This record gives sequence, structure tokens and C-alpha cells, in this order.
Amino acid sequence: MFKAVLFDLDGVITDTAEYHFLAWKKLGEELGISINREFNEQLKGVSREESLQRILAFGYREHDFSPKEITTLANRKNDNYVEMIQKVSSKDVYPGILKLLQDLKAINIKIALASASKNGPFLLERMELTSYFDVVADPSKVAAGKPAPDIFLAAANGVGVGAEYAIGIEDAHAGIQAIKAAGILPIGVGDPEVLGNDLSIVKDTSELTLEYLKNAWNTR
Ligand code: B16
Ligand code: MG
Repeated sequence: MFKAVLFDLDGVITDTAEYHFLAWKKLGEELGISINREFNEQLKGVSREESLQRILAFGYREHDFSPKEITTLANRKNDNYVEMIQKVSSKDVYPGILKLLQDLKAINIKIALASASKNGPFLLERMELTSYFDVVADPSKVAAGKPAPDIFLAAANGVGVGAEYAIGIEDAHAGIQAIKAAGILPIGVGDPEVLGNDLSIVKDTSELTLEYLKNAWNTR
């Protein structure tokens, strides 16, 4: 049986993936770079700094800004995003997630957050979920972002569970790559065309029950 579940945040626990998209889209428009949802798939799970680099490269503007200007642009996106998430509340937790956290806690399975977002702790507070998490891995302290395994390994380490006894839940292609690279069992939320055909995938978080996790574990 698994001993820990490592959760991604944006797109798994709540719909903040949409706010990230809207905030990047707005910044892109200010820079004359138009990004659509298809391009946005490449930004999911990717750090703020790397996302900005990808957007600038997409618009052939990667050489147009100094490092200082780049920092200003990243801050501008984040200010806009932070404004959007002020109203996030417990009502915004995706279906099934609270019940899953309660069921995992009841049988003493460790719970950790493995989000690339520096806004993760604030969002957990807003959603009244902080007390369920034994550990929140700090994305600013890991050497490499998703698709590198670091944040998932830090989360597993934080709860004292070996990768081979952990499940990771992700909505992003980069995140699934990170989970696989860590030697953790991945469960995807979303579309197999984006996430791959070689793992358990739910369309919707309401399918993410303890039974579902046990079944995915036993048939891995
Ligand atoms: P921030 P996750 C990721 O969170 C998002 O998917 C990604 O779009 C975002 O750029 C990244 O966090 C950094 O977020 O700017 O708030 O630090 O999906 O890993 O929970
Ligand atoms: Mg995500």
C-alpha cells in the first residue's frame, strides 16, 4: 500500500490554472504576444520565470529585455495573478478533493504539496486546507523545476516516505514527467492526449477517491 500522496495544486486542487492563463494572456497582450489555450498547456506546472521565457521566445522577443526588465514583467504577471486569487475560498476546492484529503488523513497516509507555485501556501490558507498537509515542498528551494523530479522528491522526503511508496497527482505534462522521473506512481487529471496513455487518468477530480487510488496502486 502507498504511504504518501503528493498533490500538485494548480489544476488539481483548484482551478487556478485558469487564472495563471488569464494573467499570462494579459501580460502577453501588453507585449504584443498572443497566447492561446493550446500554447498554455506548455506553461502548466512550469515556474513563473521559465513560463515568461517561453512566452517571450514564442513571440520572438526573448532578446528584447534586460534581466531587470524580465523581473519586472514576471512581477507584473504575479501581481495580476495574486489580485485574481484574493477571492479564492473553500468553495473553490475541486469536487472530491476535500473528501480524499479526509479519507487519506483517517488512515494516516501522509499528504504533501508538490506545487511549482510560490503562491501555494497562500492558496491552501484561502481554501482552508492547510491543516491537511504534512508538508509543503518549497519550489524556491529546489534546483530544477518540473519536468525535473526535484519538487516531488522534496515532497516525499519531507514526509519521510520513499518515492516507491508514493503517489503523485498532476494535471500538467511537465508534472507527469517530473513524477515519473522521481520514480513515483503518477495519476493524471485531464486529457490522455496531453498527459499520455501509459498512466491512470481521471477526467474530473470527483473520480479521485481513495478507492480509485488503491486500485491504481494495486494495478500499477
Ligand atoms: P507562481 P502547479 C504551477 O503550479 C502552475 O501550473 C504554473 O502555471 C505556474 O507558472 C507555476 O505554478 C508557478 O506559479 O507564479 O504562483 O509561483 O501546477 O505546479 O501547482
Ligand atoms: Mg498543475
